[in-house]
Formats: sequence, structure tokens, C-alpha cells
Amino acid sequence: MGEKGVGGGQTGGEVKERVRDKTKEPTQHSVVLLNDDYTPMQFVADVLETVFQKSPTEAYRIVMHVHLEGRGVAGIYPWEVAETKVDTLTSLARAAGHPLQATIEDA
Ligand code: TYC
Repeated sequence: MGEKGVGGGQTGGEVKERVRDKTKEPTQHSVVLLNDDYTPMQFVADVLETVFQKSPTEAYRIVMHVHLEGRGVAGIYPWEVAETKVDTLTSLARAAGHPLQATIEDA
């Protein structure tokens, strides 16, 4: 210690290498909206605006994408935020009598 260029907590200039493969969970998760034949488009657009903070234009774009393609990303969030948004969407849909569903996927 005290000598220039040496020390700093390491002994012989060696660098600690990864011993085990500490694979991390992905930190970002996509909330994916699924199409169905019954949920009104306006309801899905409203949910995208209120729960996913989309503009009316973007909400309409996502609704049409899901309607035509079968699925589409509503947003990308950390796990717990994604989970909360799916819970909120599901509660709003069931309370209104709609079968709207969303899933969470690794982003
Ligand atoms: N397909 C629905 C209809 O024709 C609209 C819809 C869009 C439903 C997106 C769900 O995630 C959805 N009324």
C-alpha cells in the first residue's frame, strides 16, 4: 500500500474471474396483448391509454395491430411493473365483462 501502481486491494495484479455462471434473469419484460373476438376495440384503446400511458394515436395503432396480427406489445417494463399492469388490465376487463387477456414475456 502506498506504492504507486501497486496494491489497491489486489495482491499480484490478478483480476477475479467469474467462478460460477451467475446467469441473471432478464430485467425487462414485454406485456403482450392477445386478440379475442369479443372485447370492444374502444375498451382496449382505453386500457392502453390509462394503464399503459399510450397516446390515443399509439393506442389505436396497437389495437389494430393486435386485431390483425393476433398479438402485440403494450409495453416493456421491469417484472413487477409488468405483473401489476397485467393484473390491472385483467381486473378492468373482467369488471366490464370482457375476455381480454395479456401475457408477460422476456423482452
Ligand atoms: N378483435 C376485437 C374486436 O374485433 C378487438 C380487440 C383488439 C380485442 C385487441 C382484443 O387485444 C385485443 N372487437
